[in-house]
Amino acid sequence: MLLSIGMRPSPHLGLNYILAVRVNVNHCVMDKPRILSGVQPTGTPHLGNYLGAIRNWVIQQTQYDNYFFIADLHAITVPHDPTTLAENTYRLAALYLACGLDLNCTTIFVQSHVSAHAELAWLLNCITPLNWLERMIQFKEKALKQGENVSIGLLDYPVLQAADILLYQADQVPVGEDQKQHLELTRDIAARFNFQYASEEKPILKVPEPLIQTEGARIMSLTDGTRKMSKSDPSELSRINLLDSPDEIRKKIKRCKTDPVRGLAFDDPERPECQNLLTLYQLLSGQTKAAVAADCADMGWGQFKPLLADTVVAALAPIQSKCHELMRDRTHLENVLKTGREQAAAIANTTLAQVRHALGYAPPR
Ligand code: AQP
Repeated sequence: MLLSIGMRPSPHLGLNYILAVRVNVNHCVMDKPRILSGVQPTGTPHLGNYLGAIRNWVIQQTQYDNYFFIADLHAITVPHDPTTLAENTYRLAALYLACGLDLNCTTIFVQSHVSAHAELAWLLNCITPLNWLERMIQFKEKALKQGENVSIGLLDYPVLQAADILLYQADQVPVGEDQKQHLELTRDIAARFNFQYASEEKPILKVPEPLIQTEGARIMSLTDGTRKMSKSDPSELSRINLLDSPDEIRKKIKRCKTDPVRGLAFDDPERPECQNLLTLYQLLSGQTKAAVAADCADMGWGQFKPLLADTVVAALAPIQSKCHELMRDRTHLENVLKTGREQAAAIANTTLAQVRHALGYAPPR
């Protein structure tokens, strides 16, 4: 584990918090920084989740001490179907493995299996000003869709997210564009807790840094290039799910929104769909942006769409077959998640005990 000894942050934002000394006390993870992230088991993950998150975790995993979880407590902050939650959870675990997460350097676990997440979220709720949450853009967007059914859980989502991160004393958090504001809030909450309940020499909660994901940071909807691809979009045509069949993938790409301009180019703000589809092609074909730009410069949509469809189908085929294989062995998945829970809980419970002590709770006897 990496411990930090830092200067006291400013009481509110504390963004100039300086980590001064790092001490390595756990030889198993050597000096690798710890990172943590998760995906909600709401439906099947799509190309946005893959290219914006999971694929980057896989590419970088040997450089970090990795904790990736299945965010099932977050999944019930919007209306959900209890009959599919468990199945979605196992499928997401299978997809994490099928995409290439390696248990030799990565811990995979289910958020609700480690009760410290819910407990720390409550403790942090009590030091988080309400107006910090009310200004969260994601809350405002999702609340708009739900009208009067908005739950306290949806408002509180970023505090639970802060608890997820802070329990593990994560050094860095991989963030796509949609999560930047939530990570800022996590940093503010950690700094505020440290200021109020810890000493300058011994902060209890590590203030995490963003690990900015540049590739695939924002994959957009296939039906509207100005909106992010999302599981909760009511239109199935808006996203390609990682387990879509080749026929479904081809159909969705055939019907996706394009524009009437001849020739394809990146970085034209007037052509968000073109930018998005070229990005998908580039990332899934493994080519450089320059090579794709040169190859596609003179193409029309009639030529490009089948090329993109073939590329997506080929990229997802090995993930899909591995995922189906893993889903047939429930015992193996259960064992992976049990080991993950044990590894995660050991760290989470240590942090939680420190927080409880700082808040003045008597330890249970
Ligand atoms: N469109 C996207 N482009 C790039 N990255 C994305 N992520 C999600 N959508 C995109 C990244 O996936 C991780 C976790 O996603 P999540 O499922 O837990 O929550 P989300 O961000 O709210 O994703 P959705 O699909 O929009 O889910 P719903 O509709 O259920 O809320 C994060 O790292 C996120 O950046």
